[in-house]
Amino acid sequence: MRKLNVGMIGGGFMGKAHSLAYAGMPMFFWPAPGIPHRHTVVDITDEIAKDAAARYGFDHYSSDWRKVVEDPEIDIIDIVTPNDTHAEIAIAAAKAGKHIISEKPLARTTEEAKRMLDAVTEAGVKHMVAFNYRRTPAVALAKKYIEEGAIGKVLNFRGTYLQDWSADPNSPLSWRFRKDVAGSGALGDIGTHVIDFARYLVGEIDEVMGVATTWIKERPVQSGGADKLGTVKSAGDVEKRPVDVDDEISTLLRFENGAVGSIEATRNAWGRNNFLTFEIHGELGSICFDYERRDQLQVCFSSDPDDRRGFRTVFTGPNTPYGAALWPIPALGIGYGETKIIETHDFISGIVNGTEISPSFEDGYRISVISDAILESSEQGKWVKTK
Ligand code: SOE
Repeated sequence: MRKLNVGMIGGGFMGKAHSLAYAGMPMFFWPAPGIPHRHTVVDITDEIAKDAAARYGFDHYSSDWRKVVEDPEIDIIDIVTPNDTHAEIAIAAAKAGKHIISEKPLARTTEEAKRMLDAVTEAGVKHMVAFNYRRTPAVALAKKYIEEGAIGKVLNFRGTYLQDWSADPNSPLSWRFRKDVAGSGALGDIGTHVIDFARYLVGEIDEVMGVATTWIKERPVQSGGADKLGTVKSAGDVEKRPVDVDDEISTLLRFENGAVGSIEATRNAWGRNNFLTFEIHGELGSICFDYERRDQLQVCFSSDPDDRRGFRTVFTGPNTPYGAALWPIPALGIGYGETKIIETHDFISGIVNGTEISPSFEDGYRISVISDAILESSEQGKWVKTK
C-alpha cells in the first residue's frame, strides 16, 4: 500500500482536524487507497511546531515552510494557515511537484486563486480545496437523490450558514475581520461553504444579487495567540481597530440551469451555532439538511399519497453514501471529524488512482469569482453575472 508523506503547514484548529483525518482515514476506509504519513508539521516557531508534532503525531517539525515544501521526501503539502499565506505556499508547493490540499477559501482574492490554479495546472499535480461539508454523508445522499431524479427538476435552493461566535462586539478582532489577511468576512469564511453546496447540488451559478453589511465596525485588538473564535471577550477597555470586511451577506441566485435561490451567511446570529442548512425544492419533492442534525435529511416526495404527505426523516448509515466505511448502525453519529476523514480518503484516492478530485482549485477559483460578484452587486445595487 502506497505511503504518502504529508507536510502540514499550520498547527492550529484546522491542523488538528486534518491530523485526526490522516490518522483515522485507514481505520475507516480499508483497504485504504494509500496511507497518509504525518511526516512534518510547520508552525511559526520551532517551539510551537515541536508541540504540534508531539500532539498531532508528526515525525518532524519545522518553522520554515519553504524547506518542507522543497523536501524530496514530502508528497503532499497541506495548507491549514490563515488565508493570506495560501497562494505563496501553494504556488511554491506546485513548483516543487507536490500534491496540495488547501483550506478554504482558496485565497484572499480571485487574482490569487487564479495564480494558484495556473500553478497546479502547469505542474500537473493533484489539488483539492477543503470544503469538507459536502462530505457529510447526508449531503452526499441529497446529491444522490437529486441525480437519481427523486425530486425531479430542481427549482429552488435556499442555503444558510449562521453562527454567533462574533455577535458580541467585545469579541476580538481576529484575522478573520481583516481584509489584508482574510480577503472577505462572513462571505469567504462561511458563505463559501454554502456556495460550494449550491454548485455541488444544483449546478453553476450564473448571476447574483447580493447585500453585504458590516454591523460591528470595530473590535478589540487581540493580544496575540491563536484565533479563539469569540470565546475570549475583552472587558471593553482595550484598544479597538476597524473591521474592514462584511459580517453578513444575503444574496439571490440564478443558476445556469434555470433554478433560482438564495444564500445567507453571518457569524452574528445569536443562538445559531453551526447552522449550515439547505432546503431544495424540485418539481417532484423537497430535501432539507441542517448540519446541527447532520445524520439526517428531511425529505418529502410528491408521489406520497395526498393524505400522508409531509416531511419524513431519513438517517444516514451503512446503506447511504460513504456509510459502508463508517459506523454499522444509522444514527450512531457523524461528526466534523468524519467529514475530514472522508475528505482525506477522496483526496488520497485521487492521487493514488489518478481520478478527478473535487472540489479542486478550479472550484475554489470559481467560488472566488462568485464571491466577488456578490460584493460587486451589493456595491452597485444590481444583478451581476459570474462570468
Ligand atoms: C469559523 O467561522 C469557522 O471555523 C469556519 O472558518 C469554518 O470553515 C467552519 O467549518 C467552522 O467555522
